[in-house]
Amino acid sequence: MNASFHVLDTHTGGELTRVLLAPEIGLQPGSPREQLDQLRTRLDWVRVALTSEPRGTPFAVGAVVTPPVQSTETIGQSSTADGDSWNVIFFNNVGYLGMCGHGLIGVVEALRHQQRIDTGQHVFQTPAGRVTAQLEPDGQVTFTGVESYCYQHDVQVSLADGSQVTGDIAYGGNWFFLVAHPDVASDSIESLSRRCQQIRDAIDRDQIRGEDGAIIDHIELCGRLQPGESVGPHGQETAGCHSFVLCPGGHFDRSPCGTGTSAKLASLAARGKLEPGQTWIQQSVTGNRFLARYTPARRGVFVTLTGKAHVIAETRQIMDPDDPLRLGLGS
Ligand code: PYC
Repeated sequence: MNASFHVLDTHTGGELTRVLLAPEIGLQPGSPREQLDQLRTRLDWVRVALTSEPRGTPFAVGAVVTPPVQSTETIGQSSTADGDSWNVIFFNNVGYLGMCGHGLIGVVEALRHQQRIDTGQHVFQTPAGRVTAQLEPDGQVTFTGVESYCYQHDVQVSLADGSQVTGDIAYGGNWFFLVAHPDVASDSIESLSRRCQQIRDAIDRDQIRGEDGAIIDHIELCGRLQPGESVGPHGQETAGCHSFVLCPGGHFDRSPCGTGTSAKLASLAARGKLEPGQTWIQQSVTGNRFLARYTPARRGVFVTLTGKAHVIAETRQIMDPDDPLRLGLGS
């Protein structure tokens, strides 16, 4: 176990991303899937320590980043070749994520802050696939994620209180159950969280799954934008929704959730409710917005999404061998 390693914290619309470099924790180079395997089997203590008390928080998403093989120097204007790509593995308080949109924006901002990348395009490999990100001079990040698709429409679920909900099962880098909920903007966080938890319990009870038996670990409620909120970046009337996403570990995403936005656009596209290239506003309960659009793909869509992260802390995490709680309470 490394005695100490460096962590850079960012937030995207209030959602935390803790960014660390693979070599500092002894993660060997490899494909994202090989590295995911190493993290699960040999280095899971890093995830546990950074997402539990006293050093961490269950609200954090972590990102373990491996620099491109060619160079660890600043990558300039246009590093679009896959040889220059960064590997990123995302984790949370209960496990590992295929992709994470707010986290990817946080990683780009962290690498910019450390002067490891410059403005321009950069390529990231994640366990879910290849993602390209464009860093603008004002810090805005626009990325195109993995292919997103709607797997099943109008799936009926009976909740424990006897009520019924109908939702779409869609993939956006993670698996989502998407339910219309007109009052997202006015309901309390407690009530939205309870609703999502009831849906998740019912899905688990009925073993409703994504493709190939994939667990649907994110629940997304989508409601109406409020008057005045549907004004797009150029002052034009723009389609969109207020969304609330319950994450696998039980906390809600403070950001509009990048993979959740991608799943939403896949669902809208499959229903013919949004045109390719049309701008979509996805707004979280913190008021933070992602602007998204899609291009059609073989099976579903490629979603391109813009957001911004900020660096909030830089720490050296110390693993004192004499500290019985160095790996977190309960470990
Ligand atoms: O932004 O994709 C996302 C995400 C997933 C879980 C938390 N945020």
